[in-house]
Amino acid sequence: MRPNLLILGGTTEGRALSAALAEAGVPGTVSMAGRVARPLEQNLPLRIGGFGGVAGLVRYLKDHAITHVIDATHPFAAQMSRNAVAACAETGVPLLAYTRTPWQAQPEDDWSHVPDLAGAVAALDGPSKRVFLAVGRMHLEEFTAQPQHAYVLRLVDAPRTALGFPEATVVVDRGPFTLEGDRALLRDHDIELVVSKNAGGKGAEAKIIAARELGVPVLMIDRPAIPPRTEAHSVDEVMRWLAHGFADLGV
Ligand code: 3Y8
Ligand code: NAP
Repeated sequence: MRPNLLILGGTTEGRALSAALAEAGVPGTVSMAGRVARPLEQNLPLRIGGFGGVAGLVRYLKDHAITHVIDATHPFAAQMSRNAVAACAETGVPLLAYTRTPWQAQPEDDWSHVPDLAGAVAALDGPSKRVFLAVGRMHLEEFTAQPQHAYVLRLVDAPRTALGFPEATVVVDRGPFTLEGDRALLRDHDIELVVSKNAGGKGAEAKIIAARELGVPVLMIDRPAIPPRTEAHSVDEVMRWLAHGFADLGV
């Protein structure tokens, strides 16, 4: 049976993996949800849009004779990851998650942890501060419950509607971000608190390192729970897993 991969992408890791697979001549497709206006080109064919829940993903795996699924989605894309676990269990298609370990606080960090986005909103109770809200667009509205702060918001696309914050500066930019850029952002906006998801990896880490250097506290949102699955943390690990899988296919 000819290998045919489905990579659930949308991350730095997903793009790096698709480059390695293209280089190795391994057939595959990268899938994205279609969250942003102009997703980066990947080195493999790209499909955009939801599958239609677990049933839709099962149908996609069967219709496209997918032999392996690599879940390289972001640690906060928990619903996609849950669906991948369920669909691969139902179809028997081998699943590997290519993910990154959470950031760990260093001695000089000033982090406070909250379990989820709602916890981050609640933790913003209190007097007005200059807050860098680096959580993207999809959950911004929840933070309008704390209108007293002066927010700096970083978004991939310019907002199409009013955001509902009395005082907010929008920075339209997509990562991976640089330490110089994020150090300047924290300084230029005189940021007193950074709100961040514990994304892990390098693409979003600059703001965490800049906060450490400048002594700015971080409100760190811990990751959502994802069902157990086999995990890899490097392209090499993924390629070794695939080599075993292809041997099982007799290729
Ligand atoms: C559409 C695909 C690559 C991938 C780059 C990574 C790194 C840069 C840092 C900050 C934090 C945030 C956000 C972020 C980063 C990488 C990676 C990552 C965080 C693109 C992309 C898609 C998305 C979706 C987008 C979300 C948003 C989250 C912005 C492509 C650029 C905040 C996550 O406007 C929206 O609807 C944005 C939605 C999901 C979270 C949210 O809740 O708003 N990512 N980001 C994917 C799809 O359609 O399936 O355009 O290329 C990818 C990347 N964004 O190729 O190097 O790997 O994490 N993405 C977070 O970490 O908190 C920004 O500003 O400091
Ligand atoms: P999510 O909440 O886990 O998923 C919600 C639904 O979106 C899924 O059930 C699925 O719809 C669809 N979906 C999600 N990822 C998809 C993909 N790669 N391909 C096809 N459909 C997908 O996902 P999310 O947090 O919105 O993340 C969406 C995308 O942005 C993912 O590619 C993720 O890697 C990327 N991203 C997210 C974050 C973040 O902070 N959440 C950060 C960086 C990148 P159906 O049920 O219809 O199949």
